Amino acid sequence: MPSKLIREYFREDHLPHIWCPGCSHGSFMRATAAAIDQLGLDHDKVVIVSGIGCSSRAAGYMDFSTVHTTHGRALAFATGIKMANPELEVIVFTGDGDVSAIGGNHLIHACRRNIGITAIVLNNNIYGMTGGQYSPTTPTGEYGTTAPYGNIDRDFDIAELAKCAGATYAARATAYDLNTATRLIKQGIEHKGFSLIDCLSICPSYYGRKNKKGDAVRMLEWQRDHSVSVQKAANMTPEELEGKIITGVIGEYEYPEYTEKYQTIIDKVRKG
Ligand SMILES: Cc1ncc(C[n+]2csc(CCOP(=O)(O)OP(=O)(O)O)c2C)c(N)n1
Ligand code: SF4
Repeated sequence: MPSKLIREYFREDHLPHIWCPGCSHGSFMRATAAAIDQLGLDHDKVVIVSGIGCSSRAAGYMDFSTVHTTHGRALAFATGIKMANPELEVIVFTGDGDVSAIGGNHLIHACRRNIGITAIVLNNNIYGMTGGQYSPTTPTGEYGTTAPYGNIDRDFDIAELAKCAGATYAARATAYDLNTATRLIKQGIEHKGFSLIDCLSICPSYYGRKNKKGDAVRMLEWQRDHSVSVQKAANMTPEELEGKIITGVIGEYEYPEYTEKYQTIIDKVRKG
């Protein structure tokens, strides 16, 4: 008998999913369903939007109004949906390549506008779907099919990037700690304004294999051993933080939400 979460929030006829054994994209999809369940959101008011990539397959499995769009454009579609009906809870699934390479421009402008969308970035440090090309979050020196001698680019910190571009909620979670991931996704959905949760996912098939990270269990153990909470990090030196993953709420503040500001223009026009 499928669990309550599966019965209520997933399209059972679309399962089993296509993800590789050990891939953690599904874990974050489940964490998102749990967050929606805990918040008691109205099914008919939730819209799930995704781009293209292994991560973006999540939109096809979840039983809400869903839109599986084009590579890099999930936030643009989501912006249109939110503008058309601000009552909707618009949740975006995207990958590190989808959101910070081809979709990087849409990301910074969604942050800048502070539009009330929740972006769940399934960040596995590589392009999984197309065979392991390096992405903007592949750490410097690591390998991908397009970086056979090691990546010379500096990598983006997506949560910090979002914060600096104006997102009013930016957080980071690991696949190792899904309770924290669920809590942060929940807070992101509740937050008024643009929220982004940088979900550190694992891709054992490409990133793990190319970089000799071991199997899925070893990759999760690595996350466990290298994570520090924001609170703990505040008392650590830059040297102590070298190579560590900082988890928790990276930035949060209040600023007027975009569709509410837009409503003031609509009201002005209507008054004439
Ligand atoms: C315009 C366009 N360019 C390139 C592609 C090929 N493509 C599909 S998925 C993908 C990368 C996905 O990587 P990421 O967003 O990191 O997601 P992951 O598969 O790792 O979850 C690319 C380059 C495409 N579908 N459309
Ligand atoms: S290729 Fe990587 S990201 Fe894609 S399903 Fe497999 S493990 Fe997951």
